[in-house]
Order: sequence, then C-alpha cells, then structure tokens
Amino acid sequence: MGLPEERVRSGSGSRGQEEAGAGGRARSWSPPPEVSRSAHVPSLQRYRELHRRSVEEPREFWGDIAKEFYWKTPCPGPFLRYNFDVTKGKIFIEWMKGATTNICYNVLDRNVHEKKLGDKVAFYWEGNEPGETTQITYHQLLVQVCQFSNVLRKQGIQKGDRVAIYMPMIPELVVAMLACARIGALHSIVFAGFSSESLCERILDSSCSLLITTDAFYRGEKLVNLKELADEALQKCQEKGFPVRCCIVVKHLGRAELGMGDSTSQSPPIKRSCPDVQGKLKEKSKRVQPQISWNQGIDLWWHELMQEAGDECEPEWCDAEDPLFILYTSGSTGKPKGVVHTVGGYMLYVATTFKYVFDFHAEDVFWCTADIGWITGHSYVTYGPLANGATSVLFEGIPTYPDVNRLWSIVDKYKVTKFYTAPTAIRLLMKFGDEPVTKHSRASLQVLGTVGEPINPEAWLWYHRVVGAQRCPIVDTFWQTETGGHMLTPLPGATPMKPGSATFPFFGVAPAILNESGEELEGEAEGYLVFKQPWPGIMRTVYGNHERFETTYFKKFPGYYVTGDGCQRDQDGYYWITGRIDDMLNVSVREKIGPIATPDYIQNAPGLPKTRSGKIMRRVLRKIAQNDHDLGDMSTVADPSVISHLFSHRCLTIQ
Ligand code: 6R9
Repeated sequence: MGLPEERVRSGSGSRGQEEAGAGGRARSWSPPPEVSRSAHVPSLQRYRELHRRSVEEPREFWGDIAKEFYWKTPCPGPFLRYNFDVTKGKIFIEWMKGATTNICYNVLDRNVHEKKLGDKVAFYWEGNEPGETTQITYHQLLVQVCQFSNVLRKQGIQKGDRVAIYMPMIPELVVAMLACARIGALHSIVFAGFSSESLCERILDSSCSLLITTDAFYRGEKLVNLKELADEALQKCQEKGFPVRCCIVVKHLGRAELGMGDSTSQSPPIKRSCPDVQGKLKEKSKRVQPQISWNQGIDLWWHELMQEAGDECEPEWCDAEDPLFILYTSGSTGKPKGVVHTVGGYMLYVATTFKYVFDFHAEDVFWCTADIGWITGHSYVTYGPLANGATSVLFEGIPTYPDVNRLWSIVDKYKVTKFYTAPTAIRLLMKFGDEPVTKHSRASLQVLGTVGEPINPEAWLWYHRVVGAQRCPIVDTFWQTETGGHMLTPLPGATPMKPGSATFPFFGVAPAILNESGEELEGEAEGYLVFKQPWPGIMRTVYGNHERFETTYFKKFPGYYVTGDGCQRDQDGYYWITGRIDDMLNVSVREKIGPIATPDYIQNAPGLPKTRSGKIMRRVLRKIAQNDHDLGDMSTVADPSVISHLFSHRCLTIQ
C-alpha cells in the first residue's frame, strides 16, 4: 500500500537547496507589513501573549469574548466544566451551561437592529451559470429566516427535533439552516453530492422528522435531479419503518416559472445582466428540465408556504449547551458519526476564529468556496461570517465551469478580499498554468486560506506567487468537523509562514505530540497530535452514541482529545500535519505485534479511495483485499476510478 501523494510528509528536507532554511525546512515568509499594520494581531509577540492568556485563563479569555454576544440570561454557574479523562468517568464538556441565547438572533437580529447592518449585503449569490446572480442583505435574510421559521413551526417542528437538509449552494440553504437554529431544531445537512443511500442512512440515524430539498440543479454541465434522489431516500426510510411526514421543496431550476421580483418575501430574482448571458441562458433552457414527481400529502413547495408565512418570529431561547446541529463525518471506517455541536461554544469559536484567522474588517468581501454540506461551509460560509456582520460570496458552481477562469473572474467581480479554498482546487487550477489567473486583476485580494488536507509546498508556493502575487499571506488552517473551527493556523498579520505548515495553535488550543506510549514529546518531535484542554467549539458527543465519542477521541490517550492525525514539530515550534495516523502503514508491525501481523502481499497503488477531505476509506480497502465487489454506497468517495484500478491490480493469491 502506498501513501497517496497528498499524505506524503509536507515540508521534509527533499526540496531544493534554495528553499532549505533552518533545520532543512522551507524558508519562512514574514507577514507583509501592510497587512500587519491594520491587523487585529499585528505581531508574533502579541499572538504569543494572547495565546498564553487564552490557555492559562480560558474562562476569563472566552468570558470577555462572550460579552460581545447577546445572552437572554447570563451564565448562572461555572463558565467551563469538563472531563477529558476516561479513567475518571464520563467525558463531558460544558461551556456556559445554563446561560441562554439564540445563535440566529446573534447573527441576524443583532446585526440588523443593534449594529444597523440591515442594508449591508450578507451574500452575493453567484449561480452555476455566469450571469445568474442575486444578492441578499442582512435585513432580507432576517425576514426570510423568520418566515421559514414560522413555516417549520407550522409543520410541527419544535425545539430538539431534527431536520434533514439536502440542497445545493443556494440562499434558501442558508435560510433553512438559520431557521432551524432560530426555533431550536437541529439541522442535519447532507451534501447534495451524496447518494440517496447516504441521505437515508443519515435521516434514520438521527430520526429526522422533516426533509428540505430542491427540485434539481446543475453542477457545471451535470444535471443533478435532487428531488428524485430525495424521493428514493424517503422511500427507503419508509421501507425501513421510518416514514418522514413532510418534504419541503425549493423550486430552483424551475425558478424562472415563478415570475420575478413580485414579492420581497420570495428569494431575490435572478438577474440576467447582459445579452451575451441571455444567449447562454437560452441555450441552458434547452437543457433538460427534469420532471419532478410529487408525493401528495408529503411534498410541499417552499414558495407556497413562504407566501403565507408571517415575517416575525420570536427565537427559541436555548441553553448554551443545547445541540445546534448534527453533521456526519464522511465515514472512512464504516457507519458515519453524527458529530454534535452546541449553541454557545460553537458560536463563540467560529466567530472568533473567523475574525482573527481571516483578520476580518467591516469592508471585507469574504469568499469560502466550500460547500455548506461540509463543516467548512457551516463555520465559514454561514455562521462565522454572519456572526461578524461580513459580506460573503455564496457560489453554486465549480472552478472549471464554464472554464478555468471562473474563480478569478468572481474574485474581480465582487472584489473579494479574503479567499478560502482547498489544496485540491489549487492543485487542479495549477495544472492550467499561470495565465488564467494572471489575466485577472486580483488587486482586491489580501489574505488567502487553505483547508482540508496538507498542502504540498509546490502548491503553496504557486498559490502565494501566482494567485496572491506574493503580497497575500496564506493561512493554512488545520481543523476537523469535530473541532468546529480552526485549531492550528497562522494569523495573517502575525505569523511567519512556512509552506506546508499549519504553524501554531489558535487561541484556547493547547496541542501536544504523543508517542505510542502516550508520553508528551518536547521540542522537535513526531507522533500523535492531541489537544490537552477543551476549546469552546469542540464537539460534545456522537449523536445517539456517546460511547463511540469517548472511544474514538478519548480512549487511546486518557486525558487528551485525539485528532487521529500524525504531526511533526520542527525546531522553531511549527506544527506540520503528516496525515491521518490510521492511514499510515506501520512498517515494523511484525516485530511489534508478532508474526501474525506479517503482510501477505504489498500492492503498489497510484491512489487510494479517499473521501473529499482526504480520509482513506478503509471499509473499501478491506473489500478490495477480500475481492468483494459489493462495495455499498460509494457516493462519498472523491475519485471512484482508483477503485477499479485497485481491483484489477490486486494480488490474486489472497482470497
Ligand atoms: C475542516 C475539515 C478533517 C481532516 C483532518 C486532517 C485533514 C484538514 C488540514 C488537514 C493538513 C490542513 N486536514 N485541514 N490536514 N492541513 N490544513 O477538513 O474537516 O472534513 O472533518 O477533515 O482533514 O486529516 O483530521 P474534515
């Protein structure tokens, strides 16, 4: 088994001499003075002071931040209580338990009423097709969210109920999730690229009482008939004895039929800006408009319900420790885990990471390209930017449609200042050379970010040199669905960057590197990356299975949260993520475990079945080793072509 290209250790000494700096690592890049000058954290020294206080006095540090939010009732007891040690009893984490608030109120009502941001654009929506655009202000978003909250309440949804959401990147997705948050229901968003099996499995796991979906959408050239997939999923749920009684459907592909701009209660109309675009849209309208099947008694049109809904809605005041949402991890080792985040801690953490990591200022236009179906979208498309009153781009399309200019033309169109994407996208665009990038101005860009997997130094350097024209710091943010927000990351005005390193811990984060015996390693070291104390955004449980939460994250090393990632620390204290530990082949396994652990056969592979976040799907590898072609649901795999290769090259001697 070979390690995939992305997982090969970043920043090892294999690079050219000219790049080799202290300790054989790449040279470091200082934050540009013009960024530091206006930054919230303008120097490494200031970062160190703040970080020290945040880990030594977490209650005071986060207590000060909590004062910037609205709490219906204050925290009556201890600000933080927790147990990280399985040998001492149940694992639990409680930030501000007993305080009451509402995250939707904080990110919308407070911005509109107290901060007077009602007319500020919350989202520039850019559709799959260039020219399909709309924008939505904070005030408009608040109105729509209140209306949809009333819709949900009318359908009988109450605090604590679970609502499944299966939608493309359209404004109604944001409206739907915030409406759930407003009435205290838990949203469980399932990425619209997943199959009906995945959706069914997730609906059943958390017994969702309602599904919100969309007629259909285009992803690049590809038509996705989402309603059909949703119907299949609900059919399967029914067969398994769990009928979902209501499915609300947004008319998105058929939106034009609804008429334009006749009511502010509708989504803003699609603007068709120029004749050229009109032509393209005409061409598009020749494309198949799928027939939507309709289940009487279950299906309801979003726009019809919204027409009748009132636009005021008192939020449900929730305990800071009430669950906010469930998000399933991609499930590289079997049944997906429903990661549960809670209202108060998640709100503090995503708001704070967004502000400092992207060095947010009021005039920024922020763009995170991640789909809301992933944690990156939850935290840095929806909650983090809105908590800061930011203007963001919400993009439905893909980087290569209609061509590879798309991202950079959007950057110029909206004058994006902070841009956040994944190494896969960077590597993909790198293949098309510099010209598609450099022919655009990009003068608005100030900070670039990456997330999702280790970024190889080559891609980092291209991103820095070509996209950022050498003047934009890159924040390489290491974190997980489970952590809610950034854990290891540079701050753009403070941290000297090293290509491929996520650098240092964010505020409130105390990392350590452990060896196999659980001993903390000092100085230069390599081993398991763990965190020693809770930060507000940490997950609280696995939905319906607290034991799995304890086993997965706390059992191996009592007293620590175990990330499952391998990590190196260099002589300057920089952290370098080396990849998921369980993906690595332990070469000395025979000596350690005994002759029973001798590999029968070692197969070289050009790639492994990975999820989009780069996690290797061990369930699939096991089936390949057994020559079992019944792989089950493969919709979470990023590149299915590697699977047939692995099957055709497997050693025929193992049965
Ligand atoms: C946010 C997100 C989490 C896993 C994580 C790690 C990998 C994420 C990374 C990174 C190196 C980075 N990962 N960011 N590895 N450098 N900057 O991606 O969440 O989908 O849960 O994946 O992704 O292996 O453990 P998620």
